[in-house]
Amino acid sequence: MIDLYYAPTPNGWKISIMLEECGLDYNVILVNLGKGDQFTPEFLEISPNNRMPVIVDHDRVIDKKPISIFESGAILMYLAEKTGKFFPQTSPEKERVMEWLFWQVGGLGPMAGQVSHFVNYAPNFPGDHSYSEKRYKDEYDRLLGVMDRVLDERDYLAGDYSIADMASFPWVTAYKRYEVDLDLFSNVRRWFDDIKSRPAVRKGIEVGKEVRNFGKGISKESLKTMFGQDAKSIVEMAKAKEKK
Ligand SMILES: N[C@@H](CCC(=O)N[C@@H](CS)C(=O)NCC(=O)O)C(=O)O
Repeated sequence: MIDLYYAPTPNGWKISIMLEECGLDYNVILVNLGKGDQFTPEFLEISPNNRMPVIVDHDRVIDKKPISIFESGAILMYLAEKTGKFFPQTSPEKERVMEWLFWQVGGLGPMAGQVSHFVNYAPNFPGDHSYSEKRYKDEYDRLLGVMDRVLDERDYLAGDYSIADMASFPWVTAYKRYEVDLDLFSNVRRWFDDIKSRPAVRKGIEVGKEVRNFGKGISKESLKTMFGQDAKSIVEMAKAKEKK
């Protein structure tokens, strides 16, 4: 059995989608990011970056401990290798998937994550954020353009449907909130609609939907917990959690 430490956000969905696609049994452990579950000593032990998703695979025990993996890209590769699905192991197909997976975790994800910050959360903080918001929206737009050109030549990012598509899809779902007209990227639109119609994807993005709160406002305590993190504040937060 796999434990999935999860919150219903695009990074969490990558893994719930993959688990559903592979038909693996898993147990969801909700991580309440607004309350600071990501700073508890137990969580930091498996996720030193204080971020979810994380998995613990109880079927793979090493030195009497089940293996744990943090970082969504690493988890996707692990699950793909475990099941032999969605990540071809022959060249050049394998390298194509790696390229697009790393493109997602190093580019599309972080840039879309910043767009999300400026659209959803920055209005809670004083100051003029317009330059920063535009900077990230432009970059998101550029990356959608990159996808669109590639998807003009093939159905999926790396050829066949793969972990690269599962990683990228969640970060396209919020296009409306980011004020993007997806019809301007007709190949991305076709790819998006195709992936969205997959039963496993639909099931994956439903996981934990009862605790989703995008766009519904965020409490002052949650804002304080989630933003303004720096090296010192993380240590303090972790210490506070240790005392409880
Ligand atoms: N590079 C990480 C990013 C994960 C990430 O940013 N997770 C966010 C939620 S989408 C998180 O756990 N945030 C907790 C916090 O900001 O304290 C991955 O791909 O797994």
